[in-house]
Amino acid sequence: MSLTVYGAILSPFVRKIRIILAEHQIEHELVAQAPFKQPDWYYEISPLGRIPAIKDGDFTLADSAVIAQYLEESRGKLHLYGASAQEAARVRWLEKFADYELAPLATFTCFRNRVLKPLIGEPCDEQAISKALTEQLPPLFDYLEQELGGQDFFLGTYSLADIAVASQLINLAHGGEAIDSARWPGLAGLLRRVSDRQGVAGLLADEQRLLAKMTQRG
Ligand SMILES: N[C@@H](CCC(=O)N[C@@H](CS)C(=O)NCC(=O)O)C(=O)O
Repeated sequence: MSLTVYGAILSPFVRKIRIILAEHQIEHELVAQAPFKQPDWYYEISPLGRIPAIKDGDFTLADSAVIAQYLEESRGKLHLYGASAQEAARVRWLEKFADYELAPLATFTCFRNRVLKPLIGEPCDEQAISKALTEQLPPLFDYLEQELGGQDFFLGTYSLADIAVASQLINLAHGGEAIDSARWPGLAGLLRRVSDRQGVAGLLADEQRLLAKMTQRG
């Protein structure tokens, strides 16, 4: 069955899916779809108009968490959810934490203000970014640091939890903010380990090239 992914490569949710597909060498076509001004036909694939969405043969599906689980169940064991029901539940919790707690700050505040708003001539809200960085993100990072518990990955072995959290931290970095490795060494290490993985590094190189073009950062 031919698999098509709709999305934009700088979206953390699209990245989550692209990382899974790249690491498991799952053949697919990426169709560029921006998260705004979607054509009418796109709502049939993604009812809320969001990215990512997929088409697998005639079957369509939206939402990165739902897509990730579908890939796990339809493409054979990808080992995204650990080795037990409890590990799987913990992965889903951490993925939800990344998608619904980190994303509003790392992606929709920092990345959107610094990278996307200038492109459409809107002012960057540095006050919102500063509040996110100094007040809102630190307790979330503290929690994740504690969840890592000094291990390389949340479960000890690599899982979707690591991909989901790193995906949001990458958008924070794209927005010009590095995680403080003195305060959160585990989380900074996780980001480095995921980014350096074979399969992920190539995707990030493409993202950097696009980002440089968009921001003319060189
Ligand atoms: N829970 C969704 C979130 C997807 C999402 O919010 N994507 C953003 C781009 S990063 C989007 O499409 N925004 C457009 C909109 O909300 O209309 C997922 O995991 O796929």
